Amino acid sequence: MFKEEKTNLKTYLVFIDVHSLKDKQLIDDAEREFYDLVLSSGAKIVGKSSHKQSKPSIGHFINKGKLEEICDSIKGSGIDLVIVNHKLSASQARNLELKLKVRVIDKTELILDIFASRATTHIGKLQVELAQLNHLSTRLIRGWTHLERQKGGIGLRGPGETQLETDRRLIGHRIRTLKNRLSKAHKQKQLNSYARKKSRNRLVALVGYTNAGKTTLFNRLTNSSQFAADKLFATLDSVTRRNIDPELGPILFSDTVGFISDLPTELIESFKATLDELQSADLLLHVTDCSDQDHDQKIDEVDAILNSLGLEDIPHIMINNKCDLVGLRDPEERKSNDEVWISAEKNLGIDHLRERINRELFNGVYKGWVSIESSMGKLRAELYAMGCIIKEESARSGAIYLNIDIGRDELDRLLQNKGFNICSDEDILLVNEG
Ligand SMILES: Nc1nc2c(ncn2[C@@H]2O[C@H](COP(=O)(O)OP(=O)(O)OP(=O)(O)O)[C@@H](O)[C@H]2O)c(=O)[nH]1
Ligand SMILES: [Mg+2]
Repeated sequence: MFKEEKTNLKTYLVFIDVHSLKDKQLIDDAEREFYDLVLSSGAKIVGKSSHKQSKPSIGHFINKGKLEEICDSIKGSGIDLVIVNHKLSASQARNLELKLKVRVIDKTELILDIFASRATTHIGKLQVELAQLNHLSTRLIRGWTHLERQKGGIGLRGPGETQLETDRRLIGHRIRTLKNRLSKAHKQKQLNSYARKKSRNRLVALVGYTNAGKTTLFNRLTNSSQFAADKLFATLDSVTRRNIDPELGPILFSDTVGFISDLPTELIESFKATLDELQSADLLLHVTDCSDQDHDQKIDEVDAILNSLGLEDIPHIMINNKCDLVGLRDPEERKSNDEVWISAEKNLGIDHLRERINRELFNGVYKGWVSIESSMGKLRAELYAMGCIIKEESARSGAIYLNIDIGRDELDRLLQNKGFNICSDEDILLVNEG
């Protein structure tokens, strides 16, 4: 489980609203989210500045006048770290560090840092290390150029350069090792997913913006106690658990990492294999926080990421979570075909959600008796193999009565494959040779 690590680094935030990069109305939201992100990293915020500029300046990203102001306000204040809310190029970051004389990190490094502190599983840790090394390899020049300057730029072929080459080689080597290990770990997972496909289990994955309440809902549906918290990226490693409700068909629920706007490309690359697992999902639950002012934009962000992962064709249910925060006591009143309203925390609307999931996956479930003829031994064996038969009785006529629990879709498919028909006689389904 994740333990909050207070870094105690005295941190100064620089929020820049760059007109040419952002949609105007999103700016306030972006500032709030940036602040939350920094708090989630455990940094101690001791000062901040917020300003507008029409476009990034090439050399330092921050324009000259503002940079002087920031420089004055952090001088002598013992600040350890400056965090900027944009992606900086290696040279911009280097120039800022030289000017401000403290370590400067950008949004990508901030998110990588949060991920690094949250990763707990083998795969999660490998993925984060890979993302960090990929990022580091683009920044290596920056570190050594500093050193050269400090040395007064002595020697073009000095130890600095040799060291840089060595570092590049070591990093390249480590990246290859990590990729190999990751691919082995994922192959193992794929084997597991193959085993799942052969069984009846359906995979339902919870997706959505970070902090929407995916883990809280996951815990509710699977009676688990995964770490859920009012923090961005509380979940990093995907977890899959079996559904606990006997009314639901055989379902595995999978909780995943939350999305965020401008997710660093290094992370998407490294987490691609984990996110690729979503491809095998039969249904996606898109969890949203309906009390969030940015509700609609966040839905668009998540949809864009789902599209980029090629998941747009997987059926999904839109879930408005945290309905208790918008004063909806009885979410079933808001029933609609497109959306479901719930409160995962207050346990409201969950039964209705289960019903929807059941309908989407199995077209409902049939629980009751079927009668088959004694010649249909293969059908009976298959139903046993699927674990659907609760009870069996045989009649003198030779007919076999089976009490089954099965998805309607599954039953239809099974009978169709065998060329059987079905008709209903009061409370019992009769299976006939087609
Ligand atoms: N009021 C209210 N709070 C909720 C509800 N569901 C979740 N929360 C809170 O929202 C916060 C985030 O919940 P999580 O379940 O960790 O969210 P998540 O989507 O898994 O977040 P990440 O793992 O960071 O992507 C926690 O503080 C929860 O207690 C709800 O229905 N109502
Ligand atoms: Mg979570």
